[in-house]
Amino acid sequence: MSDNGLTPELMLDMYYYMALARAVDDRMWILNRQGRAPVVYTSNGHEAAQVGSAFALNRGEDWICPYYRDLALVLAYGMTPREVMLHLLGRADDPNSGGRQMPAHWGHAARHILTGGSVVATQDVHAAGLALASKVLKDGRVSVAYFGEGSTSQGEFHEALNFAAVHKLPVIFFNENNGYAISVPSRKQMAVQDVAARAAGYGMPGVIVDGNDPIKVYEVVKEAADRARRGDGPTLIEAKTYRFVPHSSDDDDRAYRSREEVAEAKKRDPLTLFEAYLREQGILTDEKLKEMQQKIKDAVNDATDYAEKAALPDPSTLADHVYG
Ligand SMILES: Cc1ncc(C[n+]2csc(CCOP(=O)(O)OP(=O)(O)O)c2C)c(N)n1
Ligand SMILES: [Mg+2]
Repeated sequence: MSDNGLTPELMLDMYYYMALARAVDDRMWILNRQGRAPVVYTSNGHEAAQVGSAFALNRGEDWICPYYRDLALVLAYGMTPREVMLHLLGRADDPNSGGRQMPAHWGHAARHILTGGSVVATQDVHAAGLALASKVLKDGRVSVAYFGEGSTSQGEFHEALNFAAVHKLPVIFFNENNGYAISVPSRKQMAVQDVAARAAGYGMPGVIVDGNDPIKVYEVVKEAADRARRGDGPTLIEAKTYRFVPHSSDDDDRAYRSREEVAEAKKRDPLTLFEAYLREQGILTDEKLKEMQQKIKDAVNDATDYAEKAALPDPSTLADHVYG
């Protein structure tokens, strides 16, 4: 075992959140197809990148600024399956927004998950702003912005990286590169091969990591977080991964990628790879896996039932938090 601080218990916990996210994800698609959930955006395929990075942070202390793809991330960061389902179904007790935001617009003040908008890359400047606050307050926190490779064409991405590097802010820019911005392949989106190459333009390290390996992701994020806490400034990390499902429940990915391509990518499903690794290490056994699967099934059923029975927002609260 390497000295990265990951104990067998922590690795099992990582696997648990990856598998939980996949199961919540599957349920969300079913709820959508049954007409019970308006729209879904999920993390299917991105679990290792998201969970590996979460485990490298002080979960609930460091601030994360997620985007719609980050279901597995927010679960690993402490949002419960019940809270996820309350959000999906727009219930009053949804901690993300009290049922106001569109599904997958994650935010949880108590868990230090910053709420965001739909406009891609705006969370990058928010993370830089949070990091500036941490620098001024000397609170020892790191902020992390999560975003897709398509969004790195947006101005906010470049502004955030430049500002963060100039001021040596304790922030990590974490890219989940799945090769597509909805239907647009990355070669039509940018003239460089790797998102990480963009870091050089701002004077910060740019690191490429296998986004299907949670341990490798954990290690690079840990190193970037240590660097940020030391006062050495930001890091851009590019986790190469793949999205196994359409962009959202309103997308048909058969229009822009072949079934062969998706099948090929699934040979490197992060869940399957990590399960095999944990078995090889003697950390995961049939018995433990069965136990975990039952726990996950119960949690997903409980969350669905709980949210379906929960009250919708009272119409009289419609304008709350809208006007000062
Ligand atoms: C500024 C802006 N332009 C366009 C959109 C519409 N839109 C939503 S998601 C998306 C694709 C983003 O792709 P990427 O950043 O690669 O993230 P992925 O969904 O692949 O994880 C687009 C174009 C938007 N939300 N904001
Ligand atoms: Mg993408």
